[in-house]
Amino acid sequence: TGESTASRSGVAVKAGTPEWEENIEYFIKKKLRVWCRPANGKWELGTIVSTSGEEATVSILSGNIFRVSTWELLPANPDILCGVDDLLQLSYLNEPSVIYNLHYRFSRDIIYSKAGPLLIAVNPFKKVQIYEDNLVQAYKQKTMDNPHVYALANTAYNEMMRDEVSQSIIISGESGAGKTETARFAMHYLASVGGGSSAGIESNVLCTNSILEAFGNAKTSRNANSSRFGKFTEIYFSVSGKICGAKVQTYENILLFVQSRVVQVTQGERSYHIFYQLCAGAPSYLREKLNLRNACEYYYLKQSSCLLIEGVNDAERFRILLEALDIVRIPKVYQENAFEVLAAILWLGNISFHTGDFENHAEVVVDEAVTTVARLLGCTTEDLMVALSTRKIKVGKDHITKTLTLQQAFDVRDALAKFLYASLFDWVVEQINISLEVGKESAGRSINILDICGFESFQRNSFEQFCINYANERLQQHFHRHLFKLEQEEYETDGIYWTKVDFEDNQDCLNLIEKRPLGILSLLEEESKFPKASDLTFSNKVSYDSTSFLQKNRDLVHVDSIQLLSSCSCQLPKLFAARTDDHSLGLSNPNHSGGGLDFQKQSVAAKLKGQLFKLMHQLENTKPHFIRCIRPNEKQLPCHFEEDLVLQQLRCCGIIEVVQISRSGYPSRMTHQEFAERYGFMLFDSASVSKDPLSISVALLHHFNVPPETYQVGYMKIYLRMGQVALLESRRKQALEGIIAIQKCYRSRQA
Ligand code: AOV
Ligand code: MG
Repeated sequence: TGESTASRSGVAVKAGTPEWEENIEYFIKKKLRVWCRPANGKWELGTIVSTSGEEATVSILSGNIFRVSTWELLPANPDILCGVDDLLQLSYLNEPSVIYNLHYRFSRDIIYSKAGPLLIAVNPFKKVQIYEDNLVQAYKQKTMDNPHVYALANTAYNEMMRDEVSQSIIISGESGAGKTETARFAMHYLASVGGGSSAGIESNVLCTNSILEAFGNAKTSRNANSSRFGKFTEIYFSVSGKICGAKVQTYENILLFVQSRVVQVTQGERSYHIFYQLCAGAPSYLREKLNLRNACEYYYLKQSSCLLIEGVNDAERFRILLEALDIVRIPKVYQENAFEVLAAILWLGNISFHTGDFENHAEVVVDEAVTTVARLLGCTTEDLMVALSTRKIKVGKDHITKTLTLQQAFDVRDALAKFLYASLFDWVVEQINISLEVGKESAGRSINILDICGFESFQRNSFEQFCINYANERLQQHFHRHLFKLEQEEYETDGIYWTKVDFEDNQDCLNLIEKRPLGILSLLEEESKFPKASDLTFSNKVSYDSTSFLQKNRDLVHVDSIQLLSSCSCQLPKLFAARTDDHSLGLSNPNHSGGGLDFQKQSVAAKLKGQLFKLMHQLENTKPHFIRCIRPNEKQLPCHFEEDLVLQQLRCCGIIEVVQISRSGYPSRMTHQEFAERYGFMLFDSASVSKDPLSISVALLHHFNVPPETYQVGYMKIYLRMGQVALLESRRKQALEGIIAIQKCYRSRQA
């Protein structure tokens, strides 16, 4: 019967399964709509005219008739389910139905949808009128509760207040999918509902975005405002729910160190926004002080012919940045120190070398570039020239000075520029954290927002992509663990009835990267330490372009450069150099950089792995809320929804499985104790009920006529289907209001 199809399709109906074959006849009789895929093309809506054996004749909406294999048929949902808010509501859960639903909503500017507990956000690539302040209020007061990042942030906030547990909003999606924008809206919402504290710290929290984006974002071929670092923002709240401080942690910023973007920009891309903003927007006194030119006069910036971003006014952005720096109370002196370092980096790129009297011995060309860098860093031109063209090496007990080749000199220059930038970035994050310091009124609970670099796959994928994608795999596993594994394990250990759903795990992929002794990370570590190793010996095992993987993983800067910085009279360079003291100075590979002493930190990949494990640990201790951002087209265009591209992204994160699990699962759960404590007071005649939480819980479920198919009682916890907690909560609210009314009445009578 039709009912059996509907109930059976409570889990996804798959093409070609016996369940579906049985029901095809019913679909013909009732002229119900189906999805059909003629000759492996796009899925189309139609009705079945007839079947013979494994073949069906289908009339599609355009009027065309197709003969397709019954394998290429799937049930479609009735019109009434067109564009539902939550994919969970679909009677038939299959890929064409899910895509159709998202596309239907997208073309009506409804960019958010739910997939059970997961919020899906499809990037509109245009302004949509769904973020106004009155909407913040509407979601806060729950007069609106359709899928929205505000609704999700509101849930996180309410659950933090109710359960006194920290929450995390975990945003994932590929590059350009809208993670950073979504994170910004979530923060905006939290600042609105948690604002109004005496310190007004919420505006500081919002300002951190403009500052960090100026220093850490850049235009790439996939996104004009691509985050080149991951960000974990913890927003702390007081007992009364007001923001009382925040903490920002950044990831992959260690990559800035090795990242070539500061010194090398691919065609059509840009370096970090801040350089262009400074060049375009610095007021004249600052231009003079820094000997600042236009962006097109700096080698590091002009090598890619792209200097402007369409629709972006760098000078205006600089003005906004200055405002943000003031709001965050970074002293003017510090701000100028930072600009000096930035200008020094730009001028470093203009320093050139020529071969001197001896063949292949680099000498610095004495010009405006080198004198300006020396002045901005606070050292003598001579010292700078020595540091850039020679290096000291130890021979027995003596130090001798060795001149560098041209190539080595350029490398030393670029390494210094990268070191300065990476140190500056860390310093900016520190300054922000000092200004956001969590106040004493903190109740120790926070809402954390995670926005990392999205998964990237280019024609050429290098070390940066490897690190970024590794981070994404880790996060995907957290998502898996949370939604699938923990879910199923918990049901099983708590002894409730449960049909297991199979899902694809990415553990194999993580093993490939992490597992000792043959994981990519271990191999990379090995090869990086091995003097004769080359990128080629490391290659073949990895589908990344391994050029300079090893060099990048070694992450070297000359000890001579560090010594130069420590002798500088300017504050920041000195500070940056001092920080390297806690790292060991090791002997570097003599085949690289001319041999000698190098400042060698823990390798980049090892550091990233450590950071990721720490992050996962932090996330484990919070209640997660997941947002999956979807990029609807490659060209960053509004109103373009490429179904194949979207489908690929939905498959990557197992959206259909998520819905399956949620539909047959119990998203809400409380221990017997918690359940009894929260709702027990509503059993007015509880005198007769025994005091153990289990009996109280069961009595409650009966008392409120909670339908038996919507809950299960486990050994430890009560499990509830979607929506049940909301019903209980509204009853509780009514009951509380009743009690308050009675108390008021009683008091007024006493008075
Ligand atoms: P990402 O953070 O996911 O990429 P962004 O958040 O920077 O992506 O989004 C890319 C661009 O898409 C933004 O600059 C906006 O133009 C547009 N966009 C995204 N979300 C919205 C929205 N809700 N409304 C309007 N426009 C939006 V990366 O950082 O590259 O992984 O590394
Ligand atoms: Mg981003």
